Amino acid sequence: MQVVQIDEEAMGEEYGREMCRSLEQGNILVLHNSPFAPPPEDAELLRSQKQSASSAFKNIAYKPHINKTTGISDEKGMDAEAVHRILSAYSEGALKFLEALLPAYSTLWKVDYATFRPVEEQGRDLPINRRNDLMHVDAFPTRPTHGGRILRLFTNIHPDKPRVWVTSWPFEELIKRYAQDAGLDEVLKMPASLRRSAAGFAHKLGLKVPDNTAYDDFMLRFHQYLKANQSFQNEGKVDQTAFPPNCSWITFTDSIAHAVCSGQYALEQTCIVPRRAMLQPDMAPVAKLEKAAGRRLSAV
Ligand SMILES: O=C(O)CCC(=O)C(=O)O
Ligand SMILES: [Fe+2]
Repeated sequence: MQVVQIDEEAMGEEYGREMCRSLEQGNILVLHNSPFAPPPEDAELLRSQKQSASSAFKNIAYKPHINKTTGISDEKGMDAEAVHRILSAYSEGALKFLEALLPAYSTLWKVDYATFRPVEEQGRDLPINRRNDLMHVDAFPTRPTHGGRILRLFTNIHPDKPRVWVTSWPFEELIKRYAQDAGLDEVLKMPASLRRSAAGFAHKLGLKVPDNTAYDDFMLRFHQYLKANQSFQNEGKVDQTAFPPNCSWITFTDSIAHAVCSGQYALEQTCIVPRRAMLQPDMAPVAKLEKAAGRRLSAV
């Protein structure tokens, strides 16, 4: 994994393709003095919101498609309107920047949530599969990607503390070491017809069950498996990167195993980039898993 500085002066079609390739190779793109970070008074206002560490919500999420913000605790001390306004402005600015930086993706991606992360991550008390301080690859239980990539742009809005990440080996190495143990064969044995009929049945009953592909099933398992694997957590740390205040960073969090070990107050925007938008499709986790499995894991 390399940390690559974004050169704003160079932005354009060709530079955009270079940045896409770098992301697909598993690097983190970094931008100091983020141009779309909230103005100081808004950042201060966000930081003054009181979200208890034990809140049922892990983050506060802005959902652009319905223009709603969820996860604001009922406890007093939150200005829901202000949080919504600042998060939606961040989402708009972040997406504009991503569109200008990565035009090859922007016509095809699906805009996902933007989040605010108000709680100190160090020593945060959460169940294992919700912890962010254990290295993992991202997979969303309620939003399968069907082989699409999870592109995330983070911004540290702490006034003086960095947000510190640790990252691990390349995805290929993770597969080699752990995919079988994590249950790749079991997922492959599960007939697609069973998965589809279960989803169809639940749909008839009015239940909202996501339409997972074998890829989504495996990635969810892998997420949990890696978090629970103590020897991976102990031995798999390869790099540590500190992102200073007002810094933004972009990466595909479905292929880089990552954890945040300390830091408080970050904003984040997610986009799901479909498989067909990849410049180097063979480098995508779905392609690497298909190679290991010897068959397709997603029809898209
Ligand atoms: O908040 C961060 O810095 C990263 C957290 C994370 O890994 C996640 O939300 O999946
Ligand atoms: Fe993550």
